[in-house]
Amino acid sequence: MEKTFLMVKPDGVQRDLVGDIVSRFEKKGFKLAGAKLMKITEALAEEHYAEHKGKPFFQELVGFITSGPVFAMVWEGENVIATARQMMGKTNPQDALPGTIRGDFGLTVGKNVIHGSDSPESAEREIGLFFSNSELVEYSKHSKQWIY
Ligand code: DAT
Ligand code: MG
Repeated sequence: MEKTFLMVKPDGVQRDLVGDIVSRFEKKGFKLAGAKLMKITEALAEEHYAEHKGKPFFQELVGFITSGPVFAMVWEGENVIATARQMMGKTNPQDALPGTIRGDFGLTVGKNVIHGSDSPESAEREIGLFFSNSELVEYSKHSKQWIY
């Protein structure tokens, strides 16, 4: 089954949005495969956001993501990478539709509450950056037969 990496950013943790955000993915039918509250080091931030190195907002981005704890998660399910991106909404919360996480909770692109992998390649890379194999849990859920 497909897996993706999602992360409540420091603004979402400080604003007590972790529970609501976890709940949305649970209710949708996805399965939690791993989760942890952590502080990101500058080195990990720079590697995670390597594709944005050189862009004008890179330093601000690294500063923000290392400014407080994040809630890192791996979620599993059919088409979870693309579906989670839809549930997050557009990068700039002012363009994100109501009903999406960024549309409901954000106002500025610099503090847009959540990160999510944007492709199978980035999902694999980001899961590997943030989680060891032993931190990912394999189990079956009794509700599976009511979702698939
Ligand atoms: P996304 O997080 O939707 O995948 P992205 O990968 O293009 O978006 O950018 C990563 C993060 O960088 C994004 O969540 C917020 C920040 N960011 C993107 N564009 C920005 C900009 N023009 N000004 C400030 N921050 C920006
Ligand atoms: Mg991105």
